[in-house]
Amino acid sequence: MAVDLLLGLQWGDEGKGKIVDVLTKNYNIIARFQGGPNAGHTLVFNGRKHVLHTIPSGIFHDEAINLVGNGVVIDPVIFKKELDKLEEQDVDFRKSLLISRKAHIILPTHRLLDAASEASKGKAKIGSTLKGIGPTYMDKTGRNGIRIGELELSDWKERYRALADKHESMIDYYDAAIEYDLKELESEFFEAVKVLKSLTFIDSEEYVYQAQRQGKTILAEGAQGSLLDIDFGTYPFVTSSNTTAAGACTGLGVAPNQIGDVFGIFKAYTTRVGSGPFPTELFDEDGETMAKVGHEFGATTGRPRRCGWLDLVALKYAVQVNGVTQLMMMKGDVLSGFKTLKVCTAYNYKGEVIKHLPYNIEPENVTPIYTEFKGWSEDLTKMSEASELPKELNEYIAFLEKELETPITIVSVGPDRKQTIFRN
Ligand code: 2SA
Ligand code: MG
Repeated sequence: MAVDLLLGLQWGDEGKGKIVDVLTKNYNIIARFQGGPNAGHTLVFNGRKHVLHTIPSGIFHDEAINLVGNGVVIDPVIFKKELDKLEEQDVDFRKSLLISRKAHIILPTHRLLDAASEASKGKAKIGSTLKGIGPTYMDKTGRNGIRIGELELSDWKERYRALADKHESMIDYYDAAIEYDLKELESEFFEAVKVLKSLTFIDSEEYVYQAQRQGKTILAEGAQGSLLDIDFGTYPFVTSSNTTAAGACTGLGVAPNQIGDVFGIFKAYTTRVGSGPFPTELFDEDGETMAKVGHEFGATTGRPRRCGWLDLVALKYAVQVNGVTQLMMMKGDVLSGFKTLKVCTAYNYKGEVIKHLPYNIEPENVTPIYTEFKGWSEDLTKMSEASELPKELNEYIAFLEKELETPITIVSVGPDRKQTIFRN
């Protein structure tokens, strides 16, 4: 069986967690392949909100196996907190949660390095979630990292000490006045490692391969969004992993010819948290309405998200780079009540009209060119059938499908599992 992918097409927070949760009943295995606890995947059901950071969004379904793949970076402390929350809700994760031996570990000093690096950048900071993501991937590619598999070896603490000591001297180098008590951080870390070690570590690429051979269905769950991809995103204001489709191959060990459907998730407008260019960003009442009605705050850090109109130039790029086969549009309900909706269909780039995403989308180079649409006033949140959707929304959807040359198969009309409209 081919492996299906589910990816965010914007700057993250498209609603991937919700859709994975909705689709899990169709899959035997849900697998995360990149990122780490910088992610905040929000699921709502039975009147409760659940936020996951490292654990795949299939965890609330008894029958699904949830795999944390080799491409993921794991902070044992945050992982333990996630487990504690699941335990409180009687979720039995002992059998259903598997971790790749090749996943890298976020050390307390990685988090400190993240903070020191950001502080040293001043206004040019990336707007990192400060979860140690960048420094951990740096150690991975620099071939200094510590992997989950090492926890099974007797001398891993010596390796830990050597790396943490090195990090401390690097923190000093930044001279960024970071205050910390490493002893305290370490005692919390080692406690959490003990809990982590009670879970099942596997050779995940072999597991995935055999599962495919046995006809098991697998959904790979992306984190962050395509425009935060280390190669294709708005560098340097990106995360440190490949968030696009190719990341699922390297982050799980799935061969490219084994990828099936690619589900691309996008919001009916655009949001971004952290620094970096955002051509369609709004600084007016419309942007404030989106933020307020859409509850646009970071699920991990609580930071307010920047809001703006849908950017079709950027979205097309993401559809292209990922090979999206089906689109899923989120938060259309947030746009109810806008008299006019705008979609950016081209950029004015240094005086020229272009329709592709150029190398540099800093505001001094790019001005969005908008196409306007009539809005709708109906409340979508109680709707459950495609036939109930207002005419204006259908026109908006039809336009996007035509421009993106890809069907929109799901329209989400609220955060709850139930507020999901299937269109085929
Ligand atoms: P990092 O922490 O080094 O990966 O940050 C680098 C950039 O990537 C952005 N980033 C995110 N953007 C949106 N959502 C993310 N997850 C959380 C959420 C974020 C939060 O679900 O809301 O709570 O603030 C996420 N993770 C990383 C980040 O903002 C930087 O621009
Ligand atoms: Mg999120």
